[in-house]
Amino acid sequence: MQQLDAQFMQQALDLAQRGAFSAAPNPLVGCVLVRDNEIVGQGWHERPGEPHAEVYALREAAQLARGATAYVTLEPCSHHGRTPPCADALIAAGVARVVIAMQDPNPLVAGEGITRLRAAGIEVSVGVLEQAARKLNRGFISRMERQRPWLRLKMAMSLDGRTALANGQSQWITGAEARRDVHAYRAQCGAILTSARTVIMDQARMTARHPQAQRQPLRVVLDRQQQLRPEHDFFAITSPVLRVVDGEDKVENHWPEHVSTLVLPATSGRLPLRALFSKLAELEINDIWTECGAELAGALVAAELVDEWIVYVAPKLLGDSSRGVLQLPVFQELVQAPELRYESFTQLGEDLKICARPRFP
Ligand code: AOF
Ligand code: ZN
Repeated sequence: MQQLDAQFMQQALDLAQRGAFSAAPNPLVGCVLVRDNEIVGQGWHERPGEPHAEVYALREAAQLARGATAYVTLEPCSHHGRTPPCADALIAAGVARVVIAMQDPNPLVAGEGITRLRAAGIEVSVGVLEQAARKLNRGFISRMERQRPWLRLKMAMSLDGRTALANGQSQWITGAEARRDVHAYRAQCGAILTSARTVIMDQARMTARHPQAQRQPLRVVLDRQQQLRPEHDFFAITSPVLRVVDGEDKVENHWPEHVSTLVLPATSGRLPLRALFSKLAELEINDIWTECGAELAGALVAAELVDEWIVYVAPKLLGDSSRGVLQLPVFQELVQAPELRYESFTQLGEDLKICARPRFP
């Protein structure tokens, strides 16, 4: 039974993944209904306001749901949100057993769905493929449990750890497949974080250009010194922008409607990143994707705000006179150097993609 449970839960996880470009700020959730070892209904959550995974699976199974086992990647909800409670729908359909990968970290649910199912006499198992389920919803879990989004820092570099020539020339260090991968992250995140300097130096627009993109992320640009003007190409694209500055505009600017401004007083010349992230969590941002220069990247690492590194390594050598990717304080002892652990390696065309996490979370 355990092996079968894992197998059906894996199918539910695969279904959940189908919402990757549309479900935020809701979590990715998949559900399969199984009777006599056969799938009789399946569903996934596609976008906020639309039915939850369980509802689609129950609709497909119709009468066959009675006595079936439901595999759900997240605890069925017990609250009236944009949609009615899934726990009640499963009870009403006469499901006999519910297998859940993980409890819902949303304080509105947080175990209440499980309690309700058990109270109705349904057998409930929790924790099947839990690690994979938690990985799938890192951003949602982070927002619910830490009141801050999950932050991924992108770095693209040569094999010798450089990102641009001394003269600043940097575009196309990595190949087409790596760039496509970057656009997939952009299209799935809630916000892209960057700095005014990167926007100006790279002429970056920070939009998601990916065939599966369904919407544009919020573009958050740190502009403490107010270097950006409304005329800049970055603002010509009308997807929402949040400018973060440390005081009222010094010169009068007419910002277009899609640009909003957040004033956060800086301390010792730095914008308060933690305060910014709480604000972004309040705006229901689950995942932040960061593309920036060595200074902001270093500040994020030093402040222990990076949850995941996505590193693209090109088989090129740029040499010591080229620019590095991270500005960190000068360390006197090796023990001061932040330590990571690798989570995965993938080859993307000619490049290598490494995903890493802090060693001591
Ligand atoms: C489930 N199945 O497929 C999803 C769940 O506003 P609502 O009604 O869409 O509720 C959103 C919340 O419901 C979300 O924050 C999370 O706690 C839960 N998501 N629950 O049973 C699903 N997407
Ligand atoms: Zn639900």
